[in-house]
Amino acid sequence: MKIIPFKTKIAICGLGYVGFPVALLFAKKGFSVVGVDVKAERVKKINRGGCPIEGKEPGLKELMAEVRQKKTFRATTEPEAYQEAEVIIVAVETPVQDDTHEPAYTAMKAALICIGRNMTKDTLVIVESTIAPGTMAHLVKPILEDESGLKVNEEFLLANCPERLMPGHLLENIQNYNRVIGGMSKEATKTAKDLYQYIVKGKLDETDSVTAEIVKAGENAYRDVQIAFANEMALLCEALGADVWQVRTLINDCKKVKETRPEALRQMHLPGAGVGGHCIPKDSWLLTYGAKNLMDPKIIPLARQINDFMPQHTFDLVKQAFKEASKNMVGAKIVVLGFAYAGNSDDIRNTPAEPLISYLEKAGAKVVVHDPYVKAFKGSLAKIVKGASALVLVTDHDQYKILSYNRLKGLMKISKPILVDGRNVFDKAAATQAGFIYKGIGNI
Ligand code: SAJ
Repeated sequence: MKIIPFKTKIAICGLGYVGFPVALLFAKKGFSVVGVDVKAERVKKINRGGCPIEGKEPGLKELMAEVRQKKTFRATTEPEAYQEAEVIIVAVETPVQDDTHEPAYTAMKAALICIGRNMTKDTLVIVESTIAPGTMAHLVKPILEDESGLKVNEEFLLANCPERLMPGHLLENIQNYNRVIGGMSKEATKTAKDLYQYIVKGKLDETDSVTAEIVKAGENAYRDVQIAFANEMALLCEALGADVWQVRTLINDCKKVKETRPEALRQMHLPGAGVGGHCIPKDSWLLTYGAKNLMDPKIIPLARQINDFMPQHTFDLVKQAFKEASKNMVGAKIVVLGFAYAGNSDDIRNTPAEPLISYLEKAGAKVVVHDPYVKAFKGSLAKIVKGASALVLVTDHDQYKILSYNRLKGLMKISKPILVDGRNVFDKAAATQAGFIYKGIGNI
């Protein structure tokens, strides 16, 4: 198949934070793009010129206006739209279940059935969603072949080109990040590469579909393991009465001045109150699910366990501080600073603040949450801090980095105020000097 702008018709399955910007970028290049989504409200909003994505996305509004002018993009709920497409890109969510940590693939299966029933011969189907290794071969391919009656590699092409997107940077990521192009055949890889070179300036790394599945889940599992090492070092430093932040600085400085071998460098990550977000906590489970019953992973699940323990550990530091202050947590007002999963973000998916708050409430504390980015928790910090026995920082929003210890103490109006620092935002010596009982992750 030849990919030609103004000629090749593209369908995007799923108009969320992955599919919507991809649809616009191809439409901007002159491709005729139809977006298919099951949410009628979302389709209506898009066709009225609205944006289905929350939060600030630099350049998105302008791109929407430009594409609206060109009239090269429309949205629909009708799967018949796949019949006119020569390329179909699947960008639906692939969450893992809380209890089993296994992907349910509910949205993916439904999407593939619709696509299979409507796709035509010689279509190139691309999966951008993050999936467990083996999903292309054992789920995507069979559903598409069964529903369409077509044979992969002979009568249609299939590839896995995983997205590498972060909310807040979608257009920048799609256009500038490198991309793995994992075809189920060399022709699929080549054709998908021909397609993406119209919207991706980054490197297009050609490989097979299993490798692409492993790389995407693996690159985030790798980060999760790095963070878990930092968290375990924090626990070790607490036990030994050391400051993990000084240890980290010195470890990361261990490289020789003119070290040229990257593998000889150290880049110890940041210990913290926990690991949230829509991908890091999930992708490790997708990776190990793909190898289920084939091998017995140790480090990756253990890293998940360590990182998921950090909200509990933050709660333990609060308990320790109350004990030191000879105070009772029952009925005490505790302010949680930050609810978003990452600093200066409004994204709350899998936030470590959630388990921490439930531990505090179960212990009888009266918890008040503050977060300058999350609608439900905005408000005057000065008012919220009034009369609080403890402040517990979970998210390193910039606003918290400029707080004055004396002003906080004055507002809390309590003897031995407590400050628990989940992201090394505060200075232990200065906080102690101002009269706080300070407990920081890795520095108590
Ligand atoms: N975190 C730590 N210690 C660290 C780094 C992060 O505790 O050293 C915590 C954060 O507080 C947050 C969670 O981990 O709660 C995830 O943080 P993140 O910086 O990994 O942010 P994400 O979830 O947005 O990860 C994305 C990923 N990008 C894609 O999947 C395309 C990840 O691969 C990127 O490395 C990461 O952004 C990035 O570089 O910021």
